[in-house]
Amino acid sequence: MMPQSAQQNTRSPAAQKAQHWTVAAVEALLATPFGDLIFRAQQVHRRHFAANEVQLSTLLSIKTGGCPEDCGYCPQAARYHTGVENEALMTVEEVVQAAHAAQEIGASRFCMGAAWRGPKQRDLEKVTRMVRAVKALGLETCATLGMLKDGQAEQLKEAGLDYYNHNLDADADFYGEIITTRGQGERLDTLEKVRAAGIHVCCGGIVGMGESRASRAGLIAQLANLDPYPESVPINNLVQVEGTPLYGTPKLDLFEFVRTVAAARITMPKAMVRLSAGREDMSSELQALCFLAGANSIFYGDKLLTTGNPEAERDRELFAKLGLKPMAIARKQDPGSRIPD
Ligand code: SAM
Ligand code: DTB
Ligand code: SF4
Repeated sequence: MMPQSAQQNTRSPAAQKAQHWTVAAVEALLATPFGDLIFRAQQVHRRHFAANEVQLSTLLSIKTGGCPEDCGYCPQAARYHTGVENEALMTVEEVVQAAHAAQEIGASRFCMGAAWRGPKQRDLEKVTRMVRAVKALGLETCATLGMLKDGQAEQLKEAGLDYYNHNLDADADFYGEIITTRGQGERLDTLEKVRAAGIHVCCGGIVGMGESRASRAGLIAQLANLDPYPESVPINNLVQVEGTPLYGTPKLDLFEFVRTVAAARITMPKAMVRLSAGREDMSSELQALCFLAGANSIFYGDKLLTTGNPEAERDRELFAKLGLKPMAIARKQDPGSRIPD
């Protein structure tokens, strides 16, 4: 059965705008019989997107390692001994070269990630040069640089940044068990700055960190209740890296991962839902289930930031088997309203 808050309602558009996904309603979605859940996710997906198109984003770590934060999943936190070295910020030329290579293999968006708590002004200026140069190639641009101070989002926007990735990562109650050096409220502040500067928001989270189903429902509800909800929603399955506190966490049941993707699709109908970290360990069949559940974006190219991702060739073979096509540069996305569908 459809949860109460997700049922079609007959209220005025203004009242609909205020509609809210309760944690209980998302939990009810997650508990739906698998076939019914996939069917519903497909219905929502096909209403808003070409059913067989998948958007391809390539990641590049422009500043690797040495991060002062304590995110319990992250191989780039200086305090954990993971073997990731602290490297300097890349040059603009190196970044453009990598972006060009990503474009050549078919990516439409290029995402630059930095292992910072947040960018210093001098570094931000260099990143704006990277954004300008990548944009000039004709790619969509995305950056994930940590927390932003007043005025920094505007500088990125002015340089041509299309998306800023900043994840909630975990639901508000579980968050404190994973990260203590940055509150979730600080993340919400950065997201507001990004929105106010007119940059599209890419915001999602990680599952498989030992959270409960209620906690996964809480994360999805929190994302869906952002007003407007994010244009891009990365759903990461924890990549367990030796040396991080979360290494050795019992693995999430993979049907539960698919259910989480479906819940993101149903609660955020117009968002690009990205099947993100963790794909390297997923079978073709599992990924196909994620696409059926409404995922319509992936990270493409053999590396995420510091860990592996499937080879581009393997993804092309999977796309050929499933009849999927890479999405061209996305049409201008409406910011998502909170209307369930
Ligand atoms: N330092 C910036 C920040 O934290 O906002 C940007 C880079 S950070 C690596 C971006 C995101 O990558 C994190 O918010 C987290 O969701 C994801 N991530 C990092 N390590 C991961 C892992 N081991 N498994 C899954 N996702 C991970
Ligand atoms: C996101 O949600 N996932 C990406 C991207 N945004 C920046 C990062 C995944 C990182 C996985 C671990 C690593 O490769 O270091
Ligand atoms: Fe630093 Fe980002 Fe890793 Fe957290 S997720 S430790 S902020 S690089």
